[in-house]
Amino acid sequence: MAPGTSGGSLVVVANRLPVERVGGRHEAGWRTSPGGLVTALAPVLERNGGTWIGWSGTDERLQPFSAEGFNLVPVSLSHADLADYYEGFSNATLWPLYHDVTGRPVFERRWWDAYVRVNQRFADVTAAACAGGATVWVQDYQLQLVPAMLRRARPDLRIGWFNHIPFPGYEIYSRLPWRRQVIEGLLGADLLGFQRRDDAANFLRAARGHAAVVTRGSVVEVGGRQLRVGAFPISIDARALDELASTQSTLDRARQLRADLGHPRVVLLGVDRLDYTKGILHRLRAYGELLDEGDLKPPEAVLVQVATPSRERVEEYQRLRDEVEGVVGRINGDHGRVGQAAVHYLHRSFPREEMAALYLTADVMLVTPLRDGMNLVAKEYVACRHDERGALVLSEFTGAADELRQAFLINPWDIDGTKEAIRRAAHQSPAAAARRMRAMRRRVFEDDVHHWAATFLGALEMVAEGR
Ligand code: GDG
Repeated sequence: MAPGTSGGSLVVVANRLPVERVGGRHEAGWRTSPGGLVTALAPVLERNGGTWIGWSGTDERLQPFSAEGFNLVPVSLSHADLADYYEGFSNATLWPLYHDVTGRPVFERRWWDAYVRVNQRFADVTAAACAGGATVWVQDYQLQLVPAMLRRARPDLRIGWFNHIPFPGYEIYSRLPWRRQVIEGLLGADLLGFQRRDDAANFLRAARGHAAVVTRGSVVEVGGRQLRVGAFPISIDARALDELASTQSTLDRARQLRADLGHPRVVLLGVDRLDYTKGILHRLRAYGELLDEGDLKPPEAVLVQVATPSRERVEEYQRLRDEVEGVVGRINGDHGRVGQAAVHYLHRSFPREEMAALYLTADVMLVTPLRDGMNLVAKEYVACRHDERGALVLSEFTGAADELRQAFLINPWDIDGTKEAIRRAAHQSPAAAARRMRAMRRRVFEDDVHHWAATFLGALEMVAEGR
């Protein structure tokens, strides 16, 4: 039995259910959605017959159902809820604020009202679905008010919450007009998990400053109860990805991709949701200058940029897409030739098999976010490189940089520094590459996603027992 689940069943509460509709609504088919969280929690839920509560991704009013081995309890969201709670408060207020204002947060009172209303709905559905003494694991920044709402209704539950994105420094957080209410929402939990130690420290400072609580190390005293705050860096299913990258068909596909690109000496790769936090423009600028200055010359060097469509109804994302596509067009206009693009820009998503083949093709992987909670792409690249080749250029403003110290670490705002790191990464010796890659692989295989889930749930069990 997994740690943390011995006292009762496990209930996961996340914005989205772990399945998505296939076909039309009358065909009633569901398939597991891709993603690290689902991979991490599926085995734990399977073992304990747990439940997952979340929005179904459709506007249907659904009853609880089972699919793909999950017990699922849908929460319904209207178009107005989606616009105000999800696209508004979650993605246009909290997302930019928590990512160090790399985008401009919009503070809209109507969005806050919707955030409170929808969090209350998640809490009500969860309170009704949980068996006595169940363990509830709430996920992410969309549901920060759920812990306190749930504790009020069901003080018997043990409640954990994990933040997948950063928690900002005091002065940035303090701009939020509802800063006290959000902290008070979180303080309803028994355990609050963050990606990095710095995020946990930022939260503790905000809790002291805005909710006047007393903290001792990682423990917060709240209403005669102790709440623990800690870092639980998320990871990937490294073994599964390594296996996928070792199949003959992936190896063949990687060879084919290289041939399709014209057998360049250096393939550079970026894989990101098209999001302003990911530093895509800064990366393109560095690459463009390396071409302008003749340090890299197509067709010997080529950049493949996968930009997965994301949040396309939010205005800031529409603007970013226009900008990125403008810069890609300029670089190709200046440096491409017929049949030889300098940047292969792919604005769509691909199956996992294709992603693994792309990682195997990339000599230099560019992960350059301005701010990122963890960044799983960096870890996926490392997990795929069983050949111990390739180089990772990694922003120091990602959670992953705390663990992957053998990457070429960069400050993405420093274009010259980024260019220098790309030059060094492209020219390192095979022996040096293997040394760095081996060390990074050790880390990613030791601290995989199963370790992450077990560690969090184990800590939650311990805190709740001490109550
Ligand atoms: C948030 C935090 C934190 C991307 N394109 C395709 C595809 N992907 C997959 C990647 C990776 C995932 O999406 C993206 O994960 P990241 O961690 O890079 O970034 P976010 O989406 O911003 O995730 C982040 C994470 O939560 C977990 O806590 O690390 O900091 O922001 O797995 O491979 N997958 C497929 N096709 C694509 O085209 N199959």
